[in-house]
Amino acid sequence: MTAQIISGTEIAKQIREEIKQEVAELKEKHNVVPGLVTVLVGEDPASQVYVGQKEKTSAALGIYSERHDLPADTSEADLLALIDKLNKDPKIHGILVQLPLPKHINETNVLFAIDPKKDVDGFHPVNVGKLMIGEPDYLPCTPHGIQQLLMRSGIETDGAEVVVVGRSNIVGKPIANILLQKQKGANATVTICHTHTRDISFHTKRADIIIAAAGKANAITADMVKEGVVIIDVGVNEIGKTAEGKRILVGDVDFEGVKEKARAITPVPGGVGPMTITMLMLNTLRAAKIKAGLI
Ligand code: L34
Repeated sequence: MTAQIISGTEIAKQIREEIKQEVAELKEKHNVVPGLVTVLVGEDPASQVYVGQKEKTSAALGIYSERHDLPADTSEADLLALIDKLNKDPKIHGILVQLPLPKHINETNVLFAIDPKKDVDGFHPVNVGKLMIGEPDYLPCTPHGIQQLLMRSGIETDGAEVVVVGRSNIVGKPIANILLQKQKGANATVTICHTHTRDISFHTKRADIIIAAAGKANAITADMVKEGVVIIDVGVNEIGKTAEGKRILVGDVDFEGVKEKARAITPVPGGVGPMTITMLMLNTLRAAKIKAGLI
């Protein structure tokens, strides 16, 4: 079997078209322009790439965007003061503080400080809780992107054995939560594996769908999966640079080996990454619509 390659780039493009039209309509009918602010502390090169893409995509879709680049030694108090200001800014519907933050800043304090109504990442505990009980306002971007990839590729999750590898707050825990909800595009039987799982292969071998979010290249190899599995590869691991200094990326899955057994697989780059950015745009549009009383 040679796997169907699920193109996140293509699916993201379709959804971006839909968002662009809705943004234009919102402006025309209600004179509302969705506004997103990104906050980046420090100079992590990968974070700079991701934040840059968020800005560029906002502009392409007609979303107002603002970017705050703060030095790596910014104090937690100063960051909290900026968030307070952004919480009160009527132009801004969505606030995104790019993670990870420098070690001296407490991430939980920062995520707690963002107004849950402007929390387009879905990381505030109120939004995490709302997702847990099946009444989310904002789904976190990467997991929401994964669900959209599955739905728009016609991959059935209802009753499926889904194995998530990785238990982060950004990907592992929320995707597990989303896929076990009693609704369309979910209804899966979900298992979460992590660094203390006794035998990861035991679980992955019986999975219909594997979501690899371990943060480690080659965490999933061909011997660990069954014929016909569907693989969503969330990993973004830099394994070197090209002569021109471009990052060379691989996922968490041994793509070449696994694609011979899989029914469908997402590539890296061009899989989950573009979907993450697109779902952020969708949440920003949603935040603006909620504020305008349209949802
Ligand atoms: N607050 N922090 C906050 N929200 C998020 O949703 C994120 N994340 C993760 C890291 N920190 C965050 C992102 O935005 C990961 N992430 C992210 C976003 C986009 C891409 C990858 C990770 C992406 O576009 N990846 C491209 C390759 C880009 C490249 O050339 O480096 C891809 O095709 O996979």
